[in-house]
Amino acid sequence: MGVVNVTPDSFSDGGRYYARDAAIAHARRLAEEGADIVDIGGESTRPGAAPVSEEEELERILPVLEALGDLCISVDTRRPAVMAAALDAGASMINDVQALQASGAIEALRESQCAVCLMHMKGEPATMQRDPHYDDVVREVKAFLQERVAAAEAAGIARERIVVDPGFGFGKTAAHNLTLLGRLAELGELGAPLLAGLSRKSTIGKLTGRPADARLAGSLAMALIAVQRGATILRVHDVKETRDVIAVWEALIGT
Ligand code: 7PJ
Repeated sequence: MGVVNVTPDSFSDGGRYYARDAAIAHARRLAEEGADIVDIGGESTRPGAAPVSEEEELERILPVLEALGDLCISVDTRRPAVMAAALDAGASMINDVQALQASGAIEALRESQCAVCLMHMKGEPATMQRDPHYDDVVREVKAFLQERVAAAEAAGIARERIVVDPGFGFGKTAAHNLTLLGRLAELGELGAPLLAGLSRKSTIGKLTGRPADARLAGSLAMALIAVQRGATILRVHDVKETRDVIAVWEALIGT
């Protein structure tokens, strides 16, 4: 899964059109590099990010989605109205960092055949990195995901449509993220495909001392470890390089 952020620096029309065209071109490039899914997001959920209105989020993602009808697109959103509009515009997957907890979210997906990623987050993006605490991070994340899978299934979303994700960095310290990565196989017991998003995240910065634009090697190491521990979907910025790492790993499976 390749990541495309549609987040214009400027709110002038110039900035918006530039961001739109750049996002479309970037999505195409990631698909050519081997992304099976392109994840488009119009709202930053990074720690401390400023909120975006629903109208603005729709204006950012819909034109991009409409230009990419031939690709398998996932839409990263927490808003039921954005989910519904994205599915109408041809999205194949909804990636919800709130695991369909918003009122109306399950209903927005139920009638479609889209896939959905249920992710764990502790707290809210604005404050989630302020001293998060767990007694056992793996057990708690697993119990949460199990409950969300059950809720989605009970509401009529077939199990085959559901992917789960521990939500690296979402209300977690570097130590929590490393524990989750080390024990990722335990989440495989949930019986749903596992998605891991570690690309360029601050835990890599903490381990390597590198800024976000110099975390490729660290990201590739994280991706390989995640795959070895059962992840089947990797949410990454660097598709070509991650594909190469996976090609090497796959050549060794069964040898
Ligand atoms: C994730 C995400 C992730 C899923 C972001 C960033 C922060 N969606 N959206 N999993 N991370 N499912 O890319 O640094 O880990 S935004």
